[in-house]
Amino acid sequence: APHENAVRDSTAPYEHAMRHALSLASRGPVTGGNPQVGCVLLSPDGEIVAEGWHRGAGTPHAEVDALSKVDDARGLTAVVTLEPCNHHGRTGPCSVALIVAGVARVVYAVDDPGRASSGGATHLRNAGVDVVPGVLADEAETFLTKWLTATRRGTPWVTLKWAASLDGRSAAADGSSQWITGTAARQLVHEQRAESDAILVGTGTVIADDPSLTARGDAGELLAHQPLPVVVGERPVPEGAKLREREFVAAHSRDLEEVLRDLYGRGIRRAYVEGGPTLASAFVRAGLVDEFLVFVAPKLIGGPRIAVDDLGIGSIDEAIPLTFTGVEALGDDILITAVPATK
Ligand code: AOF
Ligand code: ZN
Repeated sequence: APHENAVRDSTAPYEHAMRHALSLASRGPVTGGNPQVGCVLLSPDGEIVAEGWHRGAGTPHAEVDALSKVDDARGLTAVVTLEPCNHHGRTGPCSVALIVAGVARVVYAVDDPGRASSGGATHLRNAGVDVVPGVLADEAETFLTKWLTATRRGTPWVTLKWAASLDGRSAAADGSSQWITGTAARQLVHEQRAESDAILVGTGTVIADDPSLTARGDAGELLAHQPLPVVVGERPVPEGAKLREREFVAAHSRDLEEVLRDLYGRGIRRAYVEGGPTLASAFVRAGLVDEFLVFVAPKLIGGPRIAVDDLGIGSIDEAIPLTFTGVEALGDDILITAVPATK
């Protein structure tokens, strides 16, 4: 359609700069309430004259970081991966910073879904700044999916992870279950913990396994970012449990969505659900899982200790449809990733 072509022509000159801004954004931390955002400033002839990115809550936003690197920003174009914010949070509004600096044009990828922070584009337009939204919107949407989904919804992105034998068992008859998979899979789980804001387990798992739920490196050392342990269930966490050595949250509500809203309120955007079978089935039944990570070990265990408990599915046509999004070998094990199938 001619209109679509016109839109493409107006955004095409900024795609290269936006790609660069996205790569700058990826330098920022993935956890926490604030998104990864990147920004470049372009001279009127399209040269990149400054770079900026956001380094985490409480630090300058990407736009302010980029503006701090030039003496005079008048007439420049700011290319930023997220709509500039419009609120006084821990820092001032980027919309105002850009207007005061005299930037002529602001090009961005995706709208800021934050209730308080959105409205930057309108504010900029009203101040006479040329605004071009939607540049590489699909790439930026994919890049920021977890944060955007969490922020739009007001509940964290939920990853449900389990490890099982080839026949789908997560424990042996005596209940022993820790680390069915090998070291490569184990190491990846620790990295994924470090990229999460919270780890959720059921009280059953705490009682059976006494997990520390820390994110550790090869030598057992603690990684830089530690997720908040959250124990879901009615039973109390035992007195001598390893978890008690750190700050943790006991979530006694039966309503998992309420638990997630509460965690969102604490700044949790990425929740990593580690089990066991009761908690896994509760999350699946409530339709609260955004992605599944299943580690499969080349072992057979058999018996009753399955990875996911009853889902209330009586007939095969009630099975929950998923789409596989990836498969990868990890040492002797396999990691399969899946998402709920889109209806
Ligand atoms: C931007 N540029 O680089 C980032 C933005 O508490 P604050 O002041 O840090 O504000 C956090 C909110 O600002 C965050 O939830 C999101 O809506 C937006 N983040 N905005 O213009 C940035 N990191
Ligand atoms: Zn901002």
